[in-house]
Amino acid sequence: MARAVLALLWLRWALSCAAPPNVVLLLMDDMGWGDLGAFGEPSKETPNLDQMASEGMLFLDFYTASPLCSPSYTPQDIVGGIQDSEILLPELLKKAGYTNKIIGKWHLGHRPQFHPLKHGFDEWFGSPNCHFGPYDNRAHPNIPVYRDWEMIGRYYEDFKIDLKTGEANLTQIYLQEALDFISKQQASQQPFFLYWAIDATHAPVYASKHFLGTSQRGLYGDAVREIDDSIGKILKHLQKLGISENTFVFFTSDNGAALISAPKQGGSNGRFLCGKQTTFEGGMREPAIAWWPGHIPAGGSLRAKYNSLGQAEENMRPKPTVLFSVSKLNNVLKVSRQLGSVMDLFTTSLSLVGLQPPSDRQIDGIDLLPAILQGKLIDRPIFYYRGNEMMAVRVGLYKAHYWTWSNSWEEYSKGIDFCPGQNVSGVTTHSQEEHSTLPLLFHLGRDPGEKYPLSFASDEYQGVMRRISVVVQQHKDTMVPGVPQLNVCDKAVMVSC
Ligand SMILES: [Ca+2]
Repeated sequence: MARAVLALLWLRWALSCAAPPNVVLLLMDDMGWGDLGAFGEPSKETPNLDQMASEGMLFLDFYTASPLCSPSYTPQDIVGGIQDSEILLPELLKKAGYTNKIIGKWHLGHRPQFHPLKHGFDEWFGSPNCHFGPYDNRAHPNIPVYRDWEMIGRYYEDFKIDLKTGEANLTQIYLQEALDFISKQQASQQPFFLYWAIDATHAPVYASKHFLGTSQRGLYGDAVREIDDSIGKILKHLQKLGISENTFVFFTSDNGAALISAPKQGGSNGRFLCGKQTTFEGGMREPAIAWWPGHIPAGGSLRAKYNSLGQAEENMRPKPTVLFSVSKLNNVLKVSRQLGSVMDLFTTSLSLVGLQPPSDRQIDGIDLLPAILQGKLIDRPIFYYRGNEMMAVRVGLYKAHYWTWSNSWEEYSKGIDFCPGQNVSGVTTHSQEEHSTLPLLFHLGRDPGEKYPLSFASDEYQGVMRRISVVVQQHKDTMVPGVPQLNVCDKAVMVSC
């Protein structure tokens, strides 16, 4: 007994002495749930991300915070941005001794007061906006590219993007920036936070010469292949430097694939309905992978048991048997059924470092570490917002739409369609339809494509909606609305990022 207590105390001491882990967030732009081989993409052109998934954990039910006017959405004409009163992850990590770098798109405001180095980052290489253009350099100058405080050039002029061939070297530049930063931090023994927010999969999509024409999927696929290759190099670099076991890496995307740009300039949302800009699954469910060698337990897929509300209640880890060698077990995809949100990455990163989230405000995200490290399931709903409106809610496997809207008749009549080839009568509506009194209810396990609403008269509908109504009421009662910064969003729908 005494030995066990001593062992526990030693373990606690060892953990408290261990260097805090580095955090790497890989945030894709408009990449869809169905774009990765590990998520079933048929051409299987993402070997490195699939390997990352086999060594880490795949989240199948991970969501972005918004499909349209995301907090990271700031076209050139919008003058709003991140407020000083908001506390960003790098600000908190900095106090804990981290060096923080953002590579790629910032998108939280382009005016000086919104600069990332004023909001906790120590280094920046990238741009405040999308790589739209080229512009005429009179009324609209090309979008600038920064190194830290200094503007070092502009897209199209100094950082070339050939819209005819799709050739641009930007992903290679962003990769080298990441490798150099990691090497520098490792050499100085400083913990780091790297936010790699690249944008090759956002239209106009691009790839470097070496990758052009190498995908079955055209230029979009070339962009994905280059990103996949780059992520493989980043992970191998961490391993080569011997810091992979002390670096938590999370991969996801900022919203669903932009089907208005597909198939040449947009990706795939797999079986899910519609795409970017909508609150159907295709707009908000994201590919997501957690990777932390030596910490995320190897050995078999996690399976969940579901209750009558479709809530996953426990994860079961199949026991290893003699039929499998250890190496084969390590290659079995570990899948979590935890409902996750990109907002959880704030709370989870703080938890990794041993910090508490700020207590003076409402925090929407939860700590995913119990789900990642112990295979636990935390009961929580997911809310789907478009602008200020709660459009839908997911509880367990059920999703109730309180509002439906794909895009306006006006846009649709001009050939703009957020749900090409996917009309579901009464669901993909071109006017904003309210269903608050009788929400449209789907079972996402049996019907991931949201094609078959449950009958209002069924016992299943009645029972599930009674439970969901309580969740929604509680959410509305406790909601603290933020101050909108980007409320010219509708005007800018077609130039959103
Ligand atoms: Ca995006």
